[in-house]
Amino acid sequence: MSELSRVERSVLDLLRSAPGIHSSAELTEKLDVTRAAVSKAVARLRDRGYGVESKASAGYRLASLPDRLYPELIQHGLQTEFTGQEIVHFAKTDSTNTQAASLANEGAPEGLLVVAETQTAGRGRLGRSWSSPANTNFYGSFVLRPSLPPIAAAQITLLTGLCVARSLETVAGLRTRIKWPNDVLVEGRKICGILTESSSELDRVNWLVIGIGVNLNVRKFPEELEEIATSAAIETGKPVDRADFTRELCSQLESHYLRFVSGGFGPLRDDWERYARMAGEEVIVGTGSEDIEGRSLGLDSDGFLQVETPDGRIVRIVAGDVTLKKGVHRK
Ligand code: BT5
Repeated sequence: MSELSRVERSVLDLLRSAPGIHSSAELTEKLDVTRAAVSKAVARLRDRGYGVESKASAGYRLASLPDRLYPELIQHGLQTEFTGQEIVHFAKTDSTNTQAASLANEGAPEGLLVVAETQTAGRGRLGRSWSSPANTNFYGSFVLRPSLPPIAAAQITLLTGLCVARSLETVAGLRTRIKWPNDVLVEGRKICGILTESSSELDRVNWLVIGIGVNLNVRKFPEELEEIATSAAIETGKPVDRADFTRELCSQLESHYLRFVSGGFGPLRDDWERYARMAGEEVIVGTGSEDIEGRSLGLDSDGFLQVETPDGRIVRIVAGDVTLKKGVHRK
């Protein structure tokens, strides 16, 4: 479904601006359009799932909002400079990362957000897939264009985990734990995964696509995920307003990203460690080429994981899969 036109959006804004009935006369006057244009806009809003009641000759009242990731819902009260200022919404797509990457290649601006209600080919790392049931979670990808070397991609993945943890805390009152480098967990179960993809020159990033999947309101997982995944609604017993969550994520991402661009990862490291509580844990880190075992010393100021091996070496790792030796990742 295409985006709302300017008139449709203005009608919605007016109906949202105050509860109660808004007369046709008020709407036509304030928006300087005809009655027919107002009633056409109302019909379109209803098609989109807005509960607009009409009271005989009295006018219109907005009774309910749809549970969708529509741009106009996310942008209502959004106070960012660039993240989420442009949003592309899909009812269904293959993968928001794939869509965002092709828009980035065509010159999409920094901060563009691609969201979908469901993905038919949601992707994890290394060819793994991301379960993406419809109309219940957050699936989105931000385009960023930092004028920084390619290592920034790994660091921005780390700060994105922090932003998701903070957003879940603010909007759902949920305490989570970050698992280096790209997961957010509750009591060892995965609630969010992050997939960063990029196009870079040797010394500089062209664009980054930060893909984020967060289980918000799903209550039941496919069998293979039942033991390892969770959602905000399962943990708190309450559904999360998905548009509110997305708005919070936009503003968290913008402020952390700006801090990172001006000061590097160092100033974010303590915040990140607070949510990861990883220092001192015995870990095994699979890097693809080898498994490194040892004691985690936490992150260095560049965001590399430092592991002290039994023979006393300190290894710096930029990306990999961490397993805690205790076999769990619980609070
Ligand atoms: C990730 O990969 O965790 C990155 C996931 C990124 C998904 C977002 S959704 C929006 C954007 N568009 C995309 O196409 N992708 C991004 P990885 O660390 O490889 O973990 C993948 C593994 O997590 C799978 O093999 C499953 O075991 C598990 N998994 C799959 N779906 C899950 C879900 N909904 N919740 C929790 N765990 C899941």
